[in-house]
Amino acid sequence: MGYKVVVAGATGNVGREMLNILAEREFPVDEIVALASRKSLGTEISFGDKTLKTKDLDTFDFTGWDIALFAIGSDATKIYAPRAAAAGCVVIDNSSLYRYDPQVPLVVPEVNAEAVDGYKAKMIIANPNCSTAQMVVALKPLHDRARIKRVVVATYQSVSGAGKEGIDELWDQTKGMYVPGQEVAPSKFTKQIAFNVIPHIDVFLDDGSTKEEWKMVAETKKILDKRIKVTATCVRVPVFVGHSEAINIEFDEPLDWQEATDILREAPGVLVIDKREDGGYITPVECVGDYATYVSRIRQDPTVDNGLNIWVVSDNLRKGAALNAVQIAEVLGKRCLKKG
Ligand code: 11C
Repeated sequence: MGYKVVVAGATGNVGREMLNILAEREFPVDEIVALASRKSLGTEISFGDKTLKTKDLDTFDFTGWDIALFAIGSDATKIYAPRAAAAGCVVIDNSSLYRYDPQVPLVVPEVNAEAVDGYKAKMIIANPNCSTAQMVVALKPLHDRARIKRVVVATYQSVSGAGKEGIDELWDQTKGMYVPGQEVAPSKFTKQIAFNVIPHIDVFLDDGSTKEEWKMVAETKKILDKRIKVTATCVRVPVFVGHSEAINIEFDEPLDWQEATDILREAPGVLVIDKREDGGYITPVECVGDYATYVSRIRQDPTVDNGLNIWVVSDNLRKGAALNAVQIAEVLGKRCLKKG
């Protein structure tokens, strides 16, 4: 006995990973349907050893379905999430549309699993931004021990965070650098991404920060603790998959790096790789396809009281999106829903 599960946006990078992860983790599925926009109708998608043909999101009747994982962007979510919710199907939404709605839980299961119980208000649970998800997984166990006052983070975000067009632009532009006449001008990104870094993700806000930076601040407060001050600089780098973050943390209480390492080794969802020698740390290409949030380079920051530096890397399509959504579905199933 299991659940009737919908994956909306099944042909995208995150939708495909949602199906892969539901199968890998043997999520109890009685029936599953892959939905897509009309232009991708009938596309064949793998679900474990089965093949699903996508159906039309626009005409789909959510009545009788238990859980819908959405990876369709905010504009489409605005239309289809209320439709699913009204039909009694709980939406786990990967877009930013509902994240800051006080009636919608924003959940990273390793940090605030119990918040899932609030799903009933709107029948919607929000999945955080990828850069926030991996950061709060690493921060939570340290915060429990020594209370975090302030976080300064710089991100190194892969192009897959910008979808298939981001991946294609890095690939084509890199190849084009070597073939005269086949140079590729920036289009998805605002500047050349091949062999470059771009300190700009999402739109600019009035204070000079970007929406991606604002999300890291607002979401960390909502998921972990509203008292934590966060300042972020978000940067796009020429990496296909895997976001990295250099995080500086200031605690209320002293916490030495050895104890921080021991705490992180025991923390759910975290894998510590920190040998303090050549290659004794994780890089994004090594995290692709994994579930873990990796932590390396754990060391004291002697320039402030109770300061620590860490390096955090995770697969942005997995912990940053699809895996976190499936974990929410698992928590929802265990805590709140009856199996079919
Ligand atoms: C990026 N973090 O790397 C973004 C992608 O709010 O869910 C995810 C945007 C979001 O471009």
